[in-house]
Amino acid sequence: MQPTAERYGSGHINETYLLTCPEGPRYILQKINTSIFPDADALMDNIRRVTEHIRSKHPDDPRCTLTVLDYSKPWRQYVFIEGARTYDLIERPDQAYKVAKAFARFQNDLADLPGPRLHDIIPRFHDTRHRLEQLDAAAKADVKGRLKDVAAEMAFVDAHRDEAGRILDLMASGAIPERITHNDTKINNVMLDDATGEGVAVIDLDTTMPGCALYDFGDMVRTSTAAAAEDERDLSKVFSRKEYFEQLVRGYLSEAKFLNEAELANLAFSGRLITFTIGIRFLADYLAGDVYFHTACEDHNLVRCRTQFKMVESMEAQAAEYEAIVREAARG
Ligand code: GN1
Ligand code: MG
Repeated sequence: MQPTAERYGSGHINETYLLTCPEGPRYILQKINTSIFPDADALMDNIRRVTEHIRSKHPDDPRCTLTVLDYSKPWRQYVFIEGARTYDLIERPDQAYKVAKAFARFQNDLADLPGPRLHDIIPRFHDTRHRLEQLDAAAKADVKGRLKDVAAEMAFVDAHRDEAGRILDLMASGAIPERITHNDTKINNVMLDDATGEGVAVIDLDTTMPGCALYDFGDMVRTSTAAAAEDERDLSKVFSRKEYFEQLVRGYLSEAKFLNEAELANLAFSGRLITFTIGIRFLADYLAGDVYFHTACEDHNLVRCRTQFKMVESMEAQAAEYEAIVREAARG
């Protein structure tokens, strides 16, 4: 029998295949999207250093991180992690606890990665001011004539522009430190054990680079507290779930002991900020003609943008409660 390859997962960037060999182990075969990651060698260099370091911390746990088997630009092959799976949406608050704990462990494991500094794979990746500039440029060019359809979304952006620099300014002043972060901590980038539900490994390490711990936490809030899929059309189903947020905070703080005062004070805000920022990116891509994210239908990026902005509204409506949850959990 021949090995078989089938399209796998729901990532928006790379092409991913599950490779099954008869009676043999399974592999993940992935074609790196080199228009988004032009320096695939630097990306793989980061991934090798990161995975080897994590492995050295958990020598008895073969599933603790990805294993790079082969790399020949733009293709790479990983060992498939068996007995665990990813979720696009979680169904119970305790899963949020486990997800956050796994991402916090990832950050902890990498806190003492020896130098040199990791490559900046996508510069200014979570820089909201930069994302606003890209949105404004896409709106100005309006290559597909779509700007007329997004007046409400552009108004939402305008009403939130003054929040864009809050974390950037705290980083520039040194109040919030640079750390090694994952930068794409969406729920489907962590594998949970089929039997125990515990976090097994953090995957999709393409954007692991120097960053801000808050952006990682924020993207967990965006995806792990969401009651509906990122591309749900019925916005009445889209909101942020407080019980999930609470477990997310508790799971994260159970491991992320390194956070300073400024980081703790902005934990709840980071969820709104990253969700806003990802919404801006979907909107900019919609206006630019869907050149970045994989899309399955004409208005896919616009639908995604709308869910993000609805999530921001939902988090804003619960801001006082979310702040109180963080304060309570941080007290221990
Ligand atoms: C992309 O690759 P994937 O689907 O895990 C994107 C993230 C976005 C996310 C939105 C390199 O992640 O930044 O938050 O889509 N990755 C890159 O779902 O841009
Ligand atoms: Mg992914």
